[in-house]
Amino acid sequence: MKTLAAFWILVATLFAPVLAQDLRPPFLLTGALSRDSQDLSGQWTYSKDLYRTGLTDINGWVAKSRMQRYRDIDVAASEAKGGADFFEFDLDRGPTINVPGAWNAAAAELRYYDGLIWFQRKFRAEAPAGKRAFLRFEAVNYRAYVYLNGKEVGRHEGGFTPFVLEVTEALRAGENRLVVGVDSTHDAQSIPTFITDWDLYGGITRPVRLITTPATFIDDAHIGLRPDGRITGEVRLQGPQAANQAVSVAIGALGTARAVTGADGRAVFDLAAPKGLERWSPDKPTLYDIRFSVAGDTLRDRVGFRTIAVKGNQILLNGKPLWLRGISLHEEEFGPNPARNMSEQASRALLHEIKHGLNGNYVRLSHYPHSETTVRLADEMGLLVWSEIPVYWTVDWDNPAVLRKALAMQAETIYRDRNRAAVILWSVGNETPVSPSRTRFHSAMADNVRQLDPSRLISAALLVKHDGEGSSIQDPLVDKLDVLAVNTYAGWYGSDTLDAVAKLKWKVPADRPLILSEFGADALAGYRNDGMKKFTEEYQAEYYRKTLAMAENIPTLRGMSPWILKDFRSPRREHPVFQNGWNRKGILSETGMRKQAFGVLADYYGNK
Ligand code: GCB
Repeated sequence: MKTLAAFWILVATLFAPVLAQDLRPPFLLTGALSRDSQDLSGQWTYSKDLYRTGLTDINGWVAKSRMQRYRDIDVAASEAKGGADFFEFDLDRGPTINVPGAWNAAAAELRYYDGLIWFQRKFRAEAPAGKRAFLRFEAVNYRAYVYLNGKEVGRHEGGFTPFVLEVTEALRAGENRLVVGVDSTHDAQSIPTFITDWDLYGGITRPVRLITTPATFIDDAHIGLRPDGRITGEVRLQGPQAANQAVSVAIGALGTARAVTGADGRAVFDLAAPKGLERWSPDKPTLYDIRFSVAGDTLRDRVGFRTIAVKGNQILLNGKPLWLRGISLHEEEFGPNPARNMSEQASRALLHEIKHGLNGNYVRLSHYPHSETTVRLADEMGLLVWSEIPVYWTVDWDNPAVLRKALAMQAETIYRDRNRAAVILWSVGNETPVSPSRTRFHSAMADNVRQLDPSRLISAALLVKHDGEGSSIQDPLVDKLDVLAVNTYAGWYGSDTLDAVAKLKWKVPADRPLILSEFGADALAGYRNDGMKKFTEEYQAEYYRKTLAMAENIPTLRGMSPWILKDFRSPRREHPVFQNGWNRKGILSETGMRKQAFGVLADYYGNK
């Protein structure tokens, strides 16, 4: 009886709706990039552990101490003493690797390595003395096990969002040993699963920083322009003196708002937009210096103010109709051997091609949250952003634990990026096959986004049905979306000729804005003058002309993000002449060579 009751309680807990506030991680350190910190980028050592001996022994027992890579031990000194003990690792003498960066690009033997690798970095620190210390990881793909000086300080799942671990107690004055176990394995319950069309790069792919704060500090602060023209915001303090504190927020030289925190350390602002406030837009991406202050702590940010809304079948930016001249982008830098190391320079080079090469105003950051560096650059350069989490093709729709992971990833992304004016669209999925449980899953995601950030628009890249009746969307999820979006590949996949593509008729709701979230065709850069064959630059360029002609027939079309700016690595693509591990739908080659289709799209956008 008791067991049965316990079973039903468990079932009820698993299926209970998740409240947005339950998804808030213990620490956010929003705006951490502007805080004093020690950047732990550089050379780390590593130890491969394909059989996970550092985590568990045979039969799931605790790992043998001679295998525990996270131990705070000088292996060489211990070996020099002799005796019965021995070790089967030594991170101090291991090979080195650059952090941040995916391991797949670092050494030939790691190209297709998929599993656990231990990373170590030693660093010096001062005693925290009344302050608090945190490690902030911008992204570890896919699972992280973090140890400081031999003690576990936290774990994280999800390859594209930041996480913060408090290490005030574990940190010591002088030399510290940081060890991170990184497991790149994806399975049927991970997000994404192991089935994708991109390289599931493993590693510490974004920077790691040691951040010190006062005992009571600003953990989270956001500010933005509401559709009704008022500016609202919130500051959250953490620490022993979080309650009843006077906080202020200064918006450049335009004005300062003040408030007092409640018992929960939270203060909200609501003020009329100061006279003279310039609205952020792609044409004029004005950013203001924002200073959130409380006794003992200040947090700085650069924030743009704009409104985004949908009215009928229009998308309105600052009240004016908007047409999204965009392109899709994977997080992969130019070059023959990318390591997903998005330095500011690498990211700027990609965004520059969109903004200035293509005459674009919009980028779809697919298929997962890109680095904070990229989103901040979009703010600075004036590119609107579609942001998504990797609920892609298929995930375990019926599993409440998987849904919770998706909601947590959304929360981590929204908390990170909600001060970015560039971000206008949160996507809740990409090309997921329609079924009742899948629609329930996405609906829960859409509700979660509304709770976390009612100020932006919700979309999803849906499948389109092409048949004798015309092209249509047959998906009940449309009811949850502000902006409809579809991926369409007629003329590349399927049997339509290019001439037929130009004539496709669309039957889509008249009262909703639609964007083409993807269309594209493969071409190998330099493969020309061989007739209208697939994989030639000419075929790709003609495919673009015909698809753009088709687009002109969709009266509610409000923008597009063709697939894709640059050729990207994908183990799914192994044609030995044309692909060799690269998806060739880029209109730039992997090294940045422009294919003919680039010019077709740039001209089209130039005339829009
Ligand atoms: C899609 C996917 C994208 C693929 C692309 C392709 O629909 O959303 O991730 O890479 O098609 O190249 O087939």
